Amino acid sequence: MATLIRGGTVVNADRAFRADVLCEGDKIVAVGPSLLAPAGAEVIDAGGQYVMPGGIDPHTHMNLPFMGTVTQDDFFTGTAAGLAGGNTTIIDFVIPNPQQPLLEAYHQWRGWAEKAAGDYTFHVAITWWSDKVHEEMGTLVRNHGVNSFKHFMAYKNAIMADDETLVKSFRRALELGAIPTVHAENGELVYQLQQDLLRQGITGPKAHPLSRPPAVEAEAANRAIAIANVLNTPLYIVHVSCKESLDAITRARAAGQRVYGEALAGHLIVDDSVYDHPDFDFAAGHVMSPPFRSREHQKALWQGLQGGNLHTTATDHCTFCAEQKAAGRNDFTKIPNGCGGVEDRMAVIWDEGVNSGKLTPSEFVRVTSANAAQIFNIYPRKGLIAAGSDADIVVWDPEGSRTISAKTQFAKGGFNVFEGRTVKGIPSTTVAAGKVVFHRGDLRAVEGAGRHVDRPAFAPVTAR
Ligand code: URQ
Ligand code: ZN
Ligand code: ZN
Repeated sequence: MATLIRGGTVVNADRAFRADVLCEGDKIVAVGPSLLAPAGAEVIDAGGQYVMPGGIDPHTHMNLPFMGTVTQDDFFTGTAAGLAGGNTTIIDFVIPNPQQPLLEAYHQWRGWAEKAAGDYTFHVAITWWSDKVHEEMGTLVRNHGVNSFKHFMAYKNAIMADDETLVKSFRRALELGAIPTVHAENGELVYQLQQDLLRQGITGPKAHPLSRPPAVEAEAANRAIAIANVLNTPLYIVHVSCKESLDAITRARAAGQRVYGEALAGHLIVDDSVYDHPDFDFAAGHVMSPPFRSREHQKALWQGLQGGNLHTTATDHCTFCAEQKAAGRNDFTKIPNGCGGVEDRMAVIWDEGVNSGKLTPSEFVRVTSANAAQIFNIYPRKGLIAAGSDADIVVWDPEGSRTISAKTQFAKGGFNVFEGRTVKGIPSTTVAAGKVVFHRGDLRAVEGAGRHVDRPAFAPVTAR
């Protein structure tokens, strides 16, 4: 089965150039001018369009059991929605319950992911510590293609990692050639601020951002950076939402420390005025952590992407419907935290980033695909249009437009933080593993067609 993408401008992280792209099976086999279509090949006309590496969303939660419920999108609907938005790979999370063996949780998530329509791979969260956790981290790296371990510094009395766990796990990751990642919010401060607000009778969604101000995030970001510095480990901070955390990353990088930052499409576009909305469903629909911030933080995050102190964009796709969010109608701390975005990330980043001149098309590829592939060690298999790379490709129509709405999205949950936004620049065709899986609104996702992607360890280094 061959697919020829003809007449487009190929855009990689390093350059843009006119070329055709020929795919055979699940690989790109040729990139160059005037390629001939083999007999029976599917030919895609990419005239006037960009041909870019399929998006890699390094932060999703499909089928996540969380806060007493389970997300609306499973691995089929979530990855299928991503394909409709030009996203061809997700990096999701195995999140063991405290005391649950890591390998037991890992196999549980692998089972859930078998229905995926697009490729997937997993960060594994370290939510507790023991000699067995230490041992199983090694098994996961050596035998299961895991090269990143997540630490939630928030969510006290649930999955929060204390400093002992952070230090022991970061040290173990270094031994194994894996990268530690963190959700950086001080879980103790969040908990105490939540109790203060409830005691004052402030129970609505408006209390959510009040319990997690930027300083609460920045404390944890600085602490994780300090721990990584002392232990000489790299560090990846997920969903950097505020200027203060970005400044901590910028300082560390200026001092030569290997720290990477991730920005969510939501945090780049949406501000905290959403929590003032009188409608509970609207405000609760925006409850995620860290919360949406005031406008000066969006400006800082875009500068972070432009200046190379933020490296990837993600979504933290974690969808709950109105009925699930209503669990917190009388107590904001019970509103399941999470919003969607896997279907819209690339279009909103293009619309806000490229159309405004903040990002070039190549920088767009860098922050939506190539950097994630390089940081998590699946480049150039992913994140590049070149012979030998996976045939994961998005044909991007810079003149196309659509209005984002929960009413027309493929993702589940019935809510969209980008509701009503008309974007210019959209995927016209998505090719995944060499097959056309989306074309001009026609989603042809196939349950189970997605594959698990092993991510090799980095060369282990000795701790200083
Ligand atoms: O914290 C996360 O990343 C998960 C639990 C999704 N929810 C959220 O509010 N970000
Ligand atoms: Zn998080
Ligand atoms: Zn998350």
